[in-house]
Amino acid sequence: MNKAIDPALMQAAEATGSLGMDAYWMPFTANRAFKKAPRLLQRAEGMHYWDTSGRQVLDGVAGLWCVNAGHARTRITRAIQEQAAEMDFAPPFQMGHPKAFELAERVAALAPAGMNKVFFVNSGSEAVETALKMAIAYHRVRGDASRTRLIGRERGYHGVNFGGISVGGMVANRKHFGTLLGGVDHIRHTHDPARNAFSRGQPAHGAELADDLERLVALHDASTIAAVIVEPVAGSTGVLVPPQGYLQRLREICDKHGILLIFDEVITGFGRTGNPFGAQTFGVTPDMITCAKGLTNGAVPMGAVIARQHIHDAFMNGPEHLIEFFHGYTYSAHPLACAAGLATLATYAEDGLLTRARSMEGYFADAVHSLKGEPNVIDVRNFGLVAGIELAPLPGEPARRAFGVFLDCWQHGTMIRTTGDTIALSPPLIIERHHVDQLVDTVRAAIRRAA
Ligand code: PXG
Ligand code: PLP
Repeated sequence: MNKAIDPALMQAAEATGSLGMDAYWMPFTANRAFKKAPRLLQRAEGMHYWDTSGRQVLDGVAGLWCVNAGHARTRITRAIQEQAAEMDFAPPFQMGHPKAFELAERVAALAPAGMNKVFFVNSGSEAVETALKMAIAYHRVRGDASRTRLIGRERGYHGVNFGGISVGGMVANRKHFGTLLGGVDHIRHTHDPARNAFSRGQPAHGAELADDLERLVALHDASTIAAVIVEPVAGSTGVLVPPQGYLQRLREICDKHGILLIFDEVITGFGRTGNPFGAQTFGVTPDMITCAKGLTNGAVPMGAVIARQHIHDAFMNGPEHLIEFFHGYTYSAHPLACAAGLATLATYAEDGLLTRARSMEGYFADAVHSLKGEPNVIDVRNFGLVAGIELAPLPGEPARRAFGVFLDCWQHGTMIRTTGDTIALSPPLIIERHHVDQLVDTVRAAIRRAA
């Protein structure tokens, strides 16, 4: 391999066996720019990736918010290998396999008390679709069939399928795709830099924004509303931490009106906030949790909906030989995913990773908040082991400055993520202090060069 001279393109040619990068239409990627200057990963272990030229890169985002135990954990790798050899696939409809039941028990044991029914899917997007359908069907099987309306939140991200983009609140993810689902509305987002910029942890102001749900109840009437879905901490839209008291208030309003509350914990699940789920960190129990990513440490695609007992039980009526919930995926509870999930949860338990964010949070917060005062840094937000650093956009060119920082960090051996003009950091939960230093120092230098 030619390591010295030739940059990205030559490496890509070697890595892909030719210059052929045409066929792959890449997701959520600037395809043309990427193919002119590819960034190709080849290997991963612990806190690091190595690219196709053998260069080591610090992983500042746990892959894509999912590799919470760090890369290439032997126990997980071995479990997947052994499962593939023993049984590759088992149909999930009218059939089962032991690991699916075991994993469901273990996930339920981690969830808030009373949330003990687990429905497996293959991604966060599928978890969201499943939860939304479950919510509407739940009301119907209870004889409350007028409750069909779904409420999301501005700036929410709930994956990319039609239900998820309909309740979601990211304009770019919605505007190209027609009329979306009907009967959807949105409450206001909680981002309020005028009052809350540079908050450490939960911002002080904005609990009253939950009252926006009362506005929608007044408009549509509670009898038409099935569920509200929010991320406890919004990730993809730039790390928006809920104001103190906000989630409690949302829970109270949902209870008052018989509306189901769904927490989308695809990012906040599995230790990101210092507990297995954000629900526990914030002390608010929803009716359903959607999760994915960290469930299998990113090693095999898998997601899940965790529901309260009474939601499940509402379906368990009618003749016992009939299917109760007409929903499921070919790859629900796939044996490789279940094996990966079991090994992942065992790894989290063994290494204390689901609470490790608590002990690292202070150091991490100090480090990211030290970026205050750097050029164009207009806000720093943090919670658990996730942080958002917001930059002032280049005039007339939103997202460009942050993307420049992303490229600069990559060139300097660190992988971060940007959304709009916000840099998002969400490292593997195994991160040590010297990694935090390296991560934040690299970001700082890149921000200075971008000034
Ligand atoms: N809900 C939430 C809250 C998410 O963060 C999904 C649903 C969808 O999960 P899948 O597995 O279908 O991708 C997510 C995923 C980003 C970024 O901008 C974040 C996600 C996905 C892609 C990019 O950092 N989160
Ligand atoms: N499309 C067709 C034609 C199918 O037969 C199926 C599943 O049987 C699907 C889509 C759904 O695929 P999945 O169950 O993997 O989501």
